Amino acid sequence: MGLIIEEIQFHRIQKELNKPFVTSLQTVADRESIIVTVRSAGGLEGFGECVAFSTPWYSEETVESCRFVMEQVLKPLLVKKVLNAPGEVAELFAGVKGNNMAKAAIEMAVWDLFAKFEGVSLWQYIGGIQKQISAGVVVAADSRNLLNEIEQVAAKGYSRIKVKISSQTDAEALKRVVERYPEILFFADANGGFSEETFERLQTFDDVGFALIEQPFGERQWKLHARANREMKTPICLDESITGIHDVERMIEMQAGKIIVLKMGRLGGWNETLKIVELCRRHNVGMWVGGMMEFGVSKAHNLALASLPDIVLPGDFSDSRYFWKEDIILPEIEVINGKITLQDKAGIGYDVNIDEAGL
Ligand code: OSB
Ligand code: MG
Repeated sequence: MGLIIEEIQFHRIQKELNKPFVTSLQTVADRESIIVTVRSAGGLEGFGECVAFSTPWYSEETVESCRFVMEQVLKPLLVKKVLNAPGEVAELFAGVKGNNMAKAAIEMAVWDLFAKFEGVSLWQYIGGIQKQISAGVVVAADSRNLLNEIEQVAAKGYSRIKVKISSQTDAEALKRVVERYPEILFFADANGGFSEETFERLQTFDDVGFALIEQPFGERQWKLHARANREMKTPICLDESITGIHDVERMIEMQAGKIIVLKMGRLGGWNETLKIVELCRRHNVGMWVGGMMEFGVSKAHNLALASLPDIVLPGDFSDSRYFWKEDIILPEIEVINGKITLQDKAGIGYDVNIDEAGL
C-alpha cells in the first residue's frame, strides 16, 4: 500500500549560536537552515532538515543553492507521486546530479513520513537496536580556554570529545590535556587543514592519544590520506572525502582510511547511507555519525542512524543547549550521564516547533 505525497513545504530558519564555531576553514556565528515538511494525502507529516551552510566552505552546496534545487527541481519530481517505500525517492532523484544536501533534506522527511505511516519510531523502522546513544561533543583546539572547556564538558558527562586541530595547533599542549583525562575518548578533526608540506606537523599528533584523526587533508587527497594511514599509528577517518558509496569503495581499495563519518546530508540521505553502513560492516570499516552543528530535526534523524547495531563509536551528539538557547524540537535533546535516550514515538520522535514564515 502506497503513500501519496500531497505537499512539500520549506521553512527557512536562522539562529545565533551560543558562541561562534571555529574550524580551520570557517568561523560560524549564525546558523541558517531549511526545514522540510512533507505531507501525505492522509494528513501525516514528515520532517527533514537541510544542513548546507550559508556559504560553500564545508561543501559546495549553500542554503540558497539548496532552496533553488529543492523548490524548483526536486519538489516537482515528488509531488503527487505514489510511493511504496521511501527508497523510491532516491530513484526519482537519480537524474539530478550532485546536490546531496538538498536531496537528503527531502528524502529524510519521506523516511520520517513512512515510519509514521507504519506507526513505529524511525530508529526501529530502519532496524536500530541501541536505544541509549553515547553522546559526544566538539571543542575548538585554538581556544585559549581549551583545558577549561574540557573540564566543563567532562563535568556534563561527555565521555567523547572531538578537538578541532590545524597545522598551527600545539600537539604537545594537547597531549598534556589528553593525558589528564584517561577516561575520555578524544577524536581530532582537521577539516582538511594539512597538506603535503605540513605532513610532518600532522605526525606530531600521532602521540597525543587520539582514537582517530578526521580528514587531515583535502577531500580529494586520497594518496596523502593513504600515506598518513600507512605511516601513522592513529587511525585515519574520512569526513569530507566521502560523498557516496563509491568514495567508501575507493577508501577501502586505496587503504586511505580505517573509519568514516556518516553524515546523511553529505551522502544524499538514508538510502545511500544505509548501503554504506552495509558495505562498511562487510569490510570492517569503523563508522560514527557526524554532526553539522545543526538543529534538532537533523539530529533526530542522526540519532536514529546511530541506533544501528554496527555503529559503535560515539558520534557528534551534544545537548540541544550546547549550540542553541532554544532548539526547534520538543522535547529538546538532553544528555544524561553521557547518553541520549531515543524516543518511542512514531517517526523521528520529536515535535517540530517552527513558527518562522516559509521561504
Ligand atoms: O567537520 O565534523 C565537521 C560542523 C560543521 C561542519 C563540519 C563539521 C562540524 C562539526 C560539528 O564538527 C560537530 C557537531 O555538530 O557536534
Ligand atoms: Mg569533520
